[in-house]
Amino acid sequence: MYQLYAHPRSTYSMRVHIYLRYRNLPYETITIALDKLENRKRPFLQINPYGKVPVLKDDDFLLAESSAIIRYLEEKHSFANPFFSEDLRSRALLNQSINRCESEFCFPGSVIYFSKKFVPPEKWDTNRMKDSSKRIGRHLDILEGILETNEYLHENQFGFLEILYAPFIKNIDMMETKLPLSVEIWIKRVLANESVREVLGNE
Ligand SMILES: N[C@@H](CCC(=O)N[C@@H](CS)C(=O)NCC(=O)O)C(=O)O
Repeated sequence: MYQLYAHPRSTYSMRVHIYLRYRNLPYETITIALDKLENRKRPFLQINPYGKVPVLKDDDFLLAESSAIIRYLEEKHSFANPFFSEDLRSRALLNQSINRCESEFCFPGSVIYFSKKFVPPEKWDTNRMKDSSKRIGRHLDILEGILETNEYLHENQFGFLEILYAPFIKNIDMMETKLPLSVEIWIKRVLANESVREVLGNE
């Protein structure tokens, strides 16, 4: 059975929980106490030298990075509705969107999220936070262009991208950015997905 090193409040871990449930893959969770800095000590540093969760354990194989974990499982199992199509260009476009999700949305989103959740307001780097909000706004406008005519981001089906975005769009109000209408509707649609609700529902 797969084992997932994770933390209940870790947005990146939530992605993998959502995926494993969506694909009905049995697994057990091993909680790493980030609040007690268990991730910065051995033995966890031998599991991931960067000291971050999630990490997947598949027998003797260890894999970190949420997006790489989901991709590995997706390629390992043959699902009837695979996220990666046979078509080279379709796969390339999905990879492009995955990279943009990470760099243009989740990274600036994390700057704001972690400041607001864990740093006292008097210590906020407000310029950096404002710049992050702007970047997120630009990204959402670009997503709006897709979502005006599609229910989902890639090939109009719930998939890899929705799973990557889900834990982050749950906190979209924190980003202090204008929400384009179709993006707002898409967020509600994604958060209503059964596997997403199972994982994020009580957050
Ligand atoms: N790019 C990584 C990011 C993982 C990440 O930043 N995890 C956070 C929790 S959400 C973490 O473990 N932080 C602990 C630390 O940096 O000390 C992924 O996609 O898995």
